[in-house]
Amino acid sequence: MNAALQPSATRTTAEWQAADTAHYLHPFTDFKSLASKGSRVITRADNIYLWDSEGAKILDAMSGLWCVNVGYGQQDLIDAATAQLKQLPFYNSFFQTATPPAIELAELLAEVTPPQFNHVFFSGSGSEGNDTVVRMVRRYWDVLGQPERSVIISRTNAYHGSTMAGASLGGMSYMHAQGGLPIPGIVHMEQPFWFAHGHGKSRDEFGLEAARWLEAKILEVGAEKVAAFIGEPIQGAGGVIVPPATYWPEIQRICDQYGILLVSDEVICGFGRTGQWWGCETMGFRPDLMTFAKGVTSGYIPLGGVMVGDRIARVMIDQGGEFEHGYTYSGHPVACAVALANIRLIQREGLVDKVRTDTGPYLAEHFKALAEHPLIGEAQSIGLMGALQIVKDKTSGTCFDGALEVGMICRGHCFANGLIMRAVGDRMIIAPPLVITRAQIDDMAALIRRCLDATLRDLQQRGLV
Ligand code: PXG
Repeated sequence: MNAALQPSATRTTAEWQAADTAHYLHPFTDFKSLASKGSRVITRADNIYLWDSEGAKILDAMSGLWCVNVGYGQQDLIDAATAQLKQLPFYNSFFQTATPPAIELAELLAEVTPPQFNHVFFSGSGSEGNDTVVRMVRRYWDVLGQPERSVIISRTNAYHGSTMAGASLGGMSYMHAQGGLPIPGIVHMEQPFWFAHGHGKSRDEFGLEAARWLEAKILEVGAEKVAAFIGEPIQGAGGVIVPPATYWPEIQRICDQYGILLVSDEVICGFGRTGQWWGCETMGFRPDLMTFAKGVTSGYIPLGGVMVGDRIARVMIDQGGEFEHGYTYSGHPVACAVALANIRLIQREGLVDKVRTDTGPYLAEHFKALAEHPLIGEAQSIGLMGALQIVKDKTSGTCFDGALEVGMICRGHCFANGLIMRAVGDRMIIAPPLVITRAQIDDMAALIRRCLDATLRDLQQRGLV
């Protein structure tokens, strides 16, 4: 073992937890509650597995946080980072300079994105990417002499990040409640969640209806004031909500009709997650801007950005003058070098095709079987992302009282059984690494079933079912 790692490796779990509690404020965490339990400390990883400080092996069905698409331990990415750290660990792109990895990555992104995308603006994260979107969309309409077009329409239960603009675009009311959000000029419409809102309607019928809420919102705000609509092709953090197939084409039609920019937040759906390179390709629409992060480096190092479609790029380049926006780490050479290695690996291994034609459909078969479980009211998957909706009564689709936190009970059983699944309310969600094999999908599905069974027994013992 590397000598520099020795002191850390010799700490016990209790020592780690004590130091963690004493100094580390975790994101989206009730600090006091975590202090009373102590963190689970993750110490290493390989392929689709993690190990904690107790030596327990865990199947990571969430790819870290929707990002480790190529799995852990890929030597190409490690080598790319090491080589770039030696060659040029940092230089900025502000003062008419650039670095080879950033230039090459811009070129490669233009190649793997839909044809309308030939330019990129780099950020350090998805949140910063979405802040860039807000500023660029507003600048675009300014340059065109329509500054009154500044309102951006988003959706309830969307997740677009945690910066002031990212959290404002997001539709999480509990986030808005802290910090005086949303910032002005961002409004929300209802999400296309058939299970919750589509009762009595076919999915396709509901999809059209939900898309037309956009038209209603545009008319309510005033069409001349609306700059853009933003959405995740498939909502991720909101609970893997797959919209009906009719939804996005109708959103596209409405944006076209009113001349409104269409923004696809591909932070989760991008880089093969849905079985195409981009979620917008799977869902059938043609955005003007795409936010990306996470999967661009498979999470090995932070990087994000915005793909800028020709419609906007031409205006910004030819008429925009200086765009007063940028981050120290825009185009960070080490991050870009890792992204290049990551994308080339995805290409070389044919991971996107594999998800579309092999592992995605295979996961869907397992989900079909899991849908029969007495606790599951809806099982949905697309590519390698999926959700299992826990219900109290399978026949009527009645949910448990939210206060019971049944999703968290299930998540506890997952933790205890060596499986990481996310609970969003009572929706259990997965997004495993794209390198997962059929045999590993079998193992994952067996673990999921075991955890659902344990949850059911637990609920029976508590007298809740
Ligand atoms: N857009 C989308 C669609 C995301 O999912 C962001 C933007 C923000 O990216 P950064 O890199 O700034 O975090 C995200 C991030 C969860 C969870 O609990 C999801 C995300 C982040 C943290 C937690 O599912 N997505």
